[in-house]
Amino acid sequence: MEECEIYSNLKLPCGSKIVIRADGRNFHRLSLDLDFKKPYDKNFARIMSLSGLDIFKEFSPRFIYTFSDEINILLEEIPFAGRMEKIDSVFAGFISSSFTQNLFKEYKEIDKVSGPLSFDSRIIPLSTELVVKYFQERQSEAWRNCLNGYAYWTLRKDHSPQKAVQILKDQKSDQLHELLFQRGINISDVASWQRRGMGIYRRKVEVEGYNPLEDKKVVSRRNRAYVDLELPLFDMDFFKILGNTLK
Ligand SMILES: Nc1nc2c(ncn2[C@@H]2O[C@H](COP(=O)(O)OP(=O)(O)OP(=O)(O)O)[C@@H](O)[C@H]2O)c(=O)[nH]1
Ligand SMILES: [Mg+2]
Repeated sequence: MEECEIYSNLKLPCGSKIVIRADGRNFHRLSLDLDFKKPYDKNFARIMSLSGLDIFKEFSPRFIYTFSDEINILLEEIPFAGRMEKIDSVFAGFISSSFTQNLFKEYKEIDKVSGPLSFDSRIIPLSTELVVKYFQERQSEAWRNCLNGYAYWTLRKDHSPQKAVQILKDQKSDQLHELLFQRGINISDVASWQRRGMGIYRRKVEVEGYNPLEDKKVVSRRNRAYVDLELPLFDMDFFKILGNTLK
């Protein structure tokens, strides 16, 4: 029956970089089951970042970017000989399993979760220039999500879900700013990870150790996976510094 496995030889073009974007399936349900804080739940964001760290350890990507229930993984070295079905299915499975493990560690009322959790996954091959554009677009989406989320949940204090959606419909960005400002929220002041998302990448950090031969403390600089909660707006410089490979 091997001849029926018609997609199993589908391969990515040689030499391209790829982003794998995974998204939690039906996480609206999960947010209700576990009564996530609105519009942002710090614990949930932490679990997404812990899963990002698990991916980092396992697959050594160049960069991970996450907000809401999505996670973007930039790989410069393509695993599994570029076999698309293998990459997509392994990543979706790995993230679903890592997220579930981390959720169990962090939440006490886990029995409230309706059923098994999963992530979908897609592969996006990108040229170097498009890598920057891709992440800029995802970051704009994070920002839209932030603005709409705050506006919606602020309106919900006084209105039904239908009415809140109706008021928000067709509102421009500056009108949403104003709407929030009048209700005491300066959206530019909310935490950076909510406005710009979170990044995970290798960064040099100082590590204290001990040299037994000289019997003294030594400080060395090591590359460590780092969760950045204060990302800048993405530009070419950010990605150059990240790897010195994306010139
Ligand atoms: N309350 C709360 N909900 C969140 C948070 N982050 C994500 N969510 C929920 O997760 C959903 C993510 O959006 P989508 O991916 O479009 O929705 P989904 O329900 O996962 O649907 P599919 O991805 O299409 O399966 C949001 O609509 C919220 O309901 C959070 O910090 N707090
Ligand atoms: Mg989702």
